[in-house]
Amino acid sequence: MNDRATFKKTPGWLDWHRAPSKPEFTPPPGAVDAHCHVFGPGGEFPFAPERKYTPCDASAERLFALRDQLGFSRNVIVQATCHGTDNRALIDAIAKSNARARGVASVRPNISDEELQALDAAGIRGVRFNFVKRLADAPPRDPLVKLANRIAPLGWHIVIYFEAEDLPELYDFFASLPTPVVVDHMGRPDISKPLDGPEFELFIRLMRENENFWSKVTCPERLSSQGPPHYDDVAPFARWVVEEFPDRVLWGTDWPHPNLKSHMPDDAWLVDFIPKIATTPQLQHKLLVDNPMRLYWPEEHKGEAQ
Ligand code: 0GY
Repeated sequence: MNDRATFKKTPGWLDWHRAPSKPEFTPPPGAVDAHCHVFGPGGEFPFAPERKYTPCDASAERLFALRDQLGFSRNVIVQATCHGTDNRALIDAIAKSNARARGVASVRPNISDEELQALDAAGIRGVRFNFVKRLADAPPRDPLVKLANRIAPLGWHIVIYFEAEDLPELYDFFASLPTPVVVDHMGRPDISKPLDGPEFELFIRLMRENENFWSKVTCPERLSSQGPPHYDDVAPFARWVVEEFPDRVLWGTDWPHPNLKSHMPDDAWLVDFIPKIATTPQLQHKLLVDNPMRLYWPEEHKGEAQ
């Protein structure tokens, strides 16, 4: 049974903000929200049986309304674990976007070449490997390496999600991946630890030693101890990454903010965080326009405008 009543959201889960305000910061024309999700609606696109949480519905229409409200032009929609490897909700959202969205899918390692080509035609440009233990069972690595070698000729990249404490064990595997690799949320640093301590230094080393690595400077609302609305304690971590790797950073809202239980941000607060971490118009343009266009719409990318 996959009727709507089957899906009761996980207790404690907060719904996305119903009336986000207008940010004070105006993104440059053509800005891309490069990390966001769609969930369901469950009655139409059922959640995966193996999921670790059940979200509230979060439709493509609401995502595109938020894009316009925040002053953005495009979205990169990332498959979340609650939909497993069933990418139908994601593909449907891209199809409704009027060519203003592209996606990152989750796929079975034994997916056929024909299926990969169909995903490419539908606007998928990468696959996501999830190593966050509360979200997914640890994926076996050999099949992931084989899959990575199969997607490389498509010009796709890999998005990885993990927590900082697991990086020492995952480091060599990640460094062996053959495609561009995008790290979600700066590898989820524990920001109560020092900025220049060994944990964040290891993430910086990963970025320094592997020029195919990119980072999303996202999710202050998840990482902050200080909390909303300013998330100032996260800013030095993200600013370091933006300033040292200006051509390999992406930004996104993470709407509809899965698994947040303490507070739900007004998405405008997240946009107003951008000038704290990308402190010049040049850095902002790279973060919000040039970099995501190079990765997701390379056929339209005209080179650096600044
Ligand atoms: C995120 C964060 C989370 C969830 C997922 O795929 C997912 O389920 O990514 C999280 O709970 O930290 O990137 O949106």
